Amino acid sequence: MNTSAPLTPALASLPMPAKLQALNDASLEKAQELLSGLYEHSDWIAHQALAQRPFRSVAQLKAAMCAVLDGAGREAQLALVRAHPELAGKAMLSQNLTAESTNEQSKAGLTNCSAEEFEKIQTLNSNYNQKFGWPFILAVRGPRGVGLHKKEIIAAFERRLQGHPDFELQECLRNIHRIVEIRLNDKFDMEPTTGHAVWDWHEALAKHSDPGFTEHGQLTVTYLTPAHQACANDIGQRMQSCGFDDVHIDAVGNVVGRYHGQKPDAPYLLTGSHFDTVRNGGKYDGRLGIFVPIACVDALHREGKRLPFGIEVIAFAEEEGQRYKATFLSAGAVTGDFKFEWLDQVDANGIAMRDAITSAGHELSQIASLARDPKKYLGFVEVHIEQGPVLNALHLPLGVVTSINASVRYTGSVLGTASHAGTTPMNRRQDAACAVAELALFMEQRALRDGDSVATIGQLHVPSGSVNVVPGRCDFSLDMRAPSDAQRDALASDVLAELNLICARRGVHLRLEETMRAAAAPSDKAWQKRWENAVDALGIPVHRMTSGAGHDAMKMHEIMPQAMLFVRGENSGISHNPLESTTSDDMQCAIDAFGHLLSQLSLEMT
Ligand code: HGY
Ligand code: MN
Ligand code: MN
Repeated sequence: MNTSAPLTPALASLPMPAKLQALNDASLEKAQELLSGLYEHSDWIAHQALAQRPFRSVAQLKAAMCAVLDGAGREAQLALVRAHPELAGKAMLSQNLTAESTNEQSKAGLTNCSAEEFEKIQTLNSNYNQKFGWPFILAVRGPRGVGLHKKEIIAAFERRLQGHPDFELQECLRNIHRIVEIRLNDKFDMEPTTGHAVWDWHEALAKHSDPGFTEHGQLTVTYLTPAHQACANDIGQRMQSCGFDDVHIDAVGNVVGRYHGQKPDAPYLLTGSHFDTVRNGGKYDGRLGIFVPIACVDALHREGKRLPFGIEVIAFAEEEGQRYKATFLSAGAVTGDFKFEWLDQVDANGIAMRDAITSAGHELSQIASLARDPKKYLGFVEVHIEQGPVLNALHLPLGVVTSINASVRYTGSVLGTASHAGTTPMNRRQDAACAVAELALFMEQRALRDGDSVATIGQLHVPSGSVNVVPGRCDFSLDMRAPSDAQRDALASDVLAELNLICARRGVHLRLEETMRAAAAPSDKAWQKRWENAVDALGIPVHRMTSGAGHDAMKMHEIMPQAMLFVRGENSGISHNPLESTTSDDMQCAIDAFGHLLSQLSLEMT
């Protein structure tokens, strides 16, 4: 990443791009001309959006065009999709692509496919067309705008060929809007420069991954492994290079960067998120909430600016609860709620947490001193990918979190009797796996009944199982969540009661341990409002939403006011999955929103 290139001054009140001003001022005819070629052979969309002039931002123009298409109905949407050329298709071969499509398909290398690649894409085109009746649409310039690799394009093609027609039509439209976004950047000479830089920071950090995963190109960074420590060092160096005054790694492995305020006794804004990942996870979960504030501090530092408050960014070392059962352990250390019995927990290789911490060079005796004094802080804000489909479906880059759902987790084992699969009659078994399977189906129905509860058995394992042995033991996990503590508790109570009934009926025994319980964390109203003001200032419709995922913010909620900003994910916002993806344009929106929040806070304090 070119750290010499100045990042977009995140604190300046967002400048009106000259070409957007020109669009606002132009005659209707001239304005229509300025927006021609955005939607393939379908200028009517941009033209109808012009009724919303004057636009406060390009984001507002994009939202207006999305709204026009959303309101145009299925036939018009289908016509738009069908106005697009196939990838590496006939129009490319006969050189009948529009200039924009030529640019896009050549940037993605589609104009020079190998015979095998070309053959593969033709087959996919034909199968896709046959199944859906329209061409496959993919924004081949990709989430960073520089072009996807052909193997990524073919993988996306194969994956989406399996989709449902209704979903796939919407996915084509979302890709068209992404194509238009990039074309608009080109037209308006706009580059999400800081967004690009932050996107690249994620790529650089993702090169560190735990053994057993990195060999397969998978991203897994669990607590205090060598990859985890390499990430911590990289984040620390990033903070150093972005002008933080004080950077250190604390006794539980958090990377802490402080950028001082104008006065030595200035209070601090606390922010950040986690950098550990789930197994075979995505690149942006947690990490975006570390890099966005770092980018804003970099902008302040480059401009030599100090605010009436300091900024403390914490890259939390452990949030996912993968290596050890304890979750939010590093935010717990910061809130003064580190449970020292966690130190005796052992990982899958029998390594105790205390040994992992000391062999990483940290002092156990320092952990207690990590607790922050809330009086020294204004509050906690966290930027995070949504990890869900809402913003993606609404064509919105940002959303404001109103509350984080309550959650509770268990790990357990059902103990039955291992016996011969061939000779044990079905009515004389104590099958541990069937007991857990029965619970899973009950849990699914029970959570569905609430409508907004979720219940998951993420781990289900027959240790030393054999194909011809009735499972004598089945280890499993439970993860249950709901918008309120009461609803969570009612769900958990019903599930555990059913589990006991199943075990009694099947004559098997149960071992169960609660491993995490987090209360619902409603956003602080004042901080939520600051996020709403920031999103609105960008010209983006303000969408309020709850968080189904847990975050460090719900731990910080225990000692200080907090609120979160969500960033849209591509691929329906999928997360905890290598398909997790966010565009550099959306990262730019988050950076600009964070900068606006800092400006609001500065104004309030002067
Ligand atoms: O599980 C969660 O909600 C978070 O990703 N740890
Ligand atoms: Mn996660
Ligand atoms: Mn997360």
